[in-house]
Parts: sequence; C-alpha cells; structure tokens
Amino acid sequence: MGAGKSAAIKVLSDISVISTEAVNTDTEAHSKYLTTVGIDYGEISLDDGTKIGLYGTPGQDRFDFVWPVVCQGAIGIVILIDHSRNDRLQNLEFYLNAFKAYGHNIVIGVTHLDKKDDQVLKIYRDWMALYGYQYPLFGIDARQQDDVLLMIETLIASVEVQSRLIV
Ligand SMILES: Nc1nc2c(ncn2[C@@H]2O[C@H](COP(=O)(O)OP(=O)(O)OP(=O)(O)O)[C@@H](O)[C@H]2O)c(=O)[nH]1
Ligand SMILES: [Mg+2]
Repeated sequence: MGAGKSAAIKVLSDISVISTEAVNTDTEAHSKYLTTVGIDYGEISLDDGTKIGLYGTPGQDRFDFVWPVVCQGAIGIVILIDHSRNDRLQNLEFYLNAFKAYGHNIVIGVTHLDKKDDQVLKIYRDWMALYGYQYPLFGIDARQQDDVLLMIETLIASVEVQSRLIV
C-alpha cells in the first residue's frame, strides 16, 4: 500500500488514467489520503504501435479478490515495494507469493528510495538469493516515467525471449 502503483500508471499512460481511488479509511496501514479500491487502467503504445494495457491493483489485501481478475491474460506483473516501510521484506514475500500464482514474468521495483544505491537493494537481492528467486530488481521512483518504463521494457523483453525459445 502506497508503494506507487497508481503513480506509476499515471506517469506512464498515454491516455488519461481511469482510476478508482477513494478516501483511505485504513489509516493504521498507511497515512495516505487516497487509496485504490478497484482497478486503475492506463495504456501505453510502443514504437511498433502495439498497445499495452496497464492495470493497477489495490495494495490492501482486503481487496485481494481483484488480483486474479487483473492478472488473467497479463503478459507480466510489476510488484512495487515501498523501501521506507519496516516490513518491506515481509511485503516482498507476501506479494511475491500471492502473485507468482498468476504468472512468472515478474519484475520488482523498490520505491521510496532517497537515492539510488546498490547497497540499499542488497537486502532484497540477498532475500531472493536465499529463496532461489532470480527476478529482475530495480530501485525506482514510481513518479519517474523512465524508471517505470524500464520495468515494462524488461517484462516485454522477457516475453520476446521466451516466445523465441518456444518457436
Ligand atoms: N518519495 C517518493 N514518493 C513516491 C515514490 N513513488 C511514489 N511516491 C508517492 O507515494 C504516494 C503513494 O503512491 P500511490 O501511487 O498512491 O501508491 P499505490 O501503490 O497506488 O497505493 P494503494 O493504491 O493505496 O495501494 C504518492 O504520493 C506518490 O506520488 C518514490 O519513489 N518516492
Ligand atoms: Mg493506488
């Protein structure tokens, strides 16, 4: 919650985003004023004209029934983790476990980093190594278009590599 999913879709989308934000009543989980309660929707057109739909989920797990709906037919999944939270690794574990059931083309973005520093990401790399995960990991600011685009490009590149392997 508050990792920057809605911000990431807003900064990347070519169309005005359909957002489902409502006043946050769970102020214990996060002090933010608005939170996503349905599905955010945006679109990005690639250079070759391909349109990619960007679907944002609610972060709160009481809306977890939305997750499988959003992931159905998805080419990839971006998981954003808010580095400023004390429970960031528990968050990573929780969301990875929840979303790997829906697809394996996953990219992880760590947000709310004051500065991009590889040492800061070390705890996430170490945690993934411990569990044998090899997902691409980026330190990002979800408000920066280039940062978000990098994750989407990674997912697309991975789909391309896999489809070449299958053919
Ligand atoms: N400082 C900082 N702020 C960020 C970063 N990424 C996002 N934000 C801000 O964090 C706040 C929360 O972002 P949202 O996009 O609403 O988060 P969300 O993941 O959609 O949250 P929920 O819908 O409640 O799950 C917004 O004010 C963003 O602009 C970042 O990397 N650094
Ligand atoms: Mg949101």
